[in-house]
Amino acid sequence: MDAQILAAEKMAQIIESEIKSFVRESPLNRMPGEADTPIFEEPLVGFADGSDPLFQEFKTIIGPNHLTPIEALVLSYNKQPEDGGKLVSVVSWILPITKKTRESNREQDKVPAKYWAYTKWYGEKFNAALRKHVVDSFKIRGYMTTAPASQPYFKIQDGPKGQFSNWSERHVAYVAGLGTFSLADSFITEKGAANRVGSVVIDVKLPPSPRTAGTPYSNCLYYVNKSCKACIARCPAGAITEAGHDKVKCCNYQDLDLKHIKEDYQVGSGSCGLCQTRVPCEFKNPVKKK
Ligand code: B12
Ligand code: SF4
Ligand code: SF4
Repeated sequence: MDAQILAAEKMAQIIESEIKSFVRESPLNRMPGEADTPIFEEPLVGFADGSDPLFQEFKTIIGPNHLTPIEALVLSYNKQPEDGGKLVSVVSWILPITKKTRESNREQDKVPAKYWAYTKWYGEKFNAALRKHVVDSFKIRGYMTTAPASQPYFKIQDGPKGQFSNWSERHVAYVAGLGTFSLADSFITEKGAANRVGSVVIDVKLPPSPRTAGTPYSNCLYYVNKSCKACIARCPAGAITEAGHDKVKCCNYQDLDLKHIKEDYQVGSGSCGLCQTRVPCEFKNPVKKK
């Protein structure tokens, strides 16, 4: 094997192990006031080639403003695309939500459990800290690097079919071979759909993770054989049907019907996630035989 490939593989291993250590050891990955209760379990880590043609396709699938990794990188440094170089990779991770939190949400029918609401609010703060940690560790090594979702240019827009962003963490994770979409719209990984997602772009060639899913929906039982549909019955807002996930209904349910949870749980954002718990795709890939 040539030295460059070996070096890239070694670097990918180091990055993966740094991400796992941070998740294991950071005091931010703890429920507030509970030093022994983590928010997330051991992450899954994948790598995408920044010039994968899917990133261009996302401009049609998601919207023309969705950034390619090279665009995200040069925007962060106020440079032109031609200054970005071609060897760009994306590190993507999945933060699986703990059993304790999932079990507490399984018992709910209308309102998320406190631990779930905490996972959205404090868990996303931890996810932001992890993005910063990965960016800082690349910067120290002299690379150009950025976490697009933490940049001032990151935007969430309203469209006719609901909200969408200019850096969709799940689409990035799909390119990095970490899972697929589903009837509920959740991203189903080998550790299920109850998770949060993050990513960082870097100007170095890392070995891309294999994308083994046959289609963008291969991990969902409904798309495999029209079975399951457990998420339809699980959604208190009627936002999931055989036609898919109605983002406007979902968003309104969280923002309006569940408005009170911000005060009840003392958090700064709404949440729900009932469709990601007490369903066959909660903590595993339901399509995988064993
Ligand atoms: C806007 C937003 C919302 C909106 C809209 C959600 C949506 N589906 O887009 C609302 C308010 C409804 C929402 C709700 C929730 N959200 Co939200 N949200 C986001 C945000 C900020 C941007 C999402 C985005 O840009 N979507 C882009 C659109 C286009 O995606 P889409 O419509 O799902 O894409 C479809 C098509 O592209 C299609 N497709 C068609 N052709 C092709 C071809 C290819 C090749 C591919 C790959 C796909 C594809 O596949 C997709 C599924 O149908 C992300 C954070 C981020 N920066 O990514 C979090 C994020 C998606 N949310 C998350 C979570 C956890 C939630 C909630 C559970 C709330 C909570 N925490 O309690 C619910 C779950 C709703 C659900 N059933 O999925 C997680 C996802 C975890 C997961 N396993 O899926 C994210 C990634 C946040 C994070 N950092 O972890 N969210
Ligand atoms: S509950 Fe079943 S149908 Fe719904 S997303 Fe999960 S696997 Fe697919
Ligand atoms: S997050 Fe809640 S409202 Fe939205 S689709 Fe899932 S169960 Fe329905």
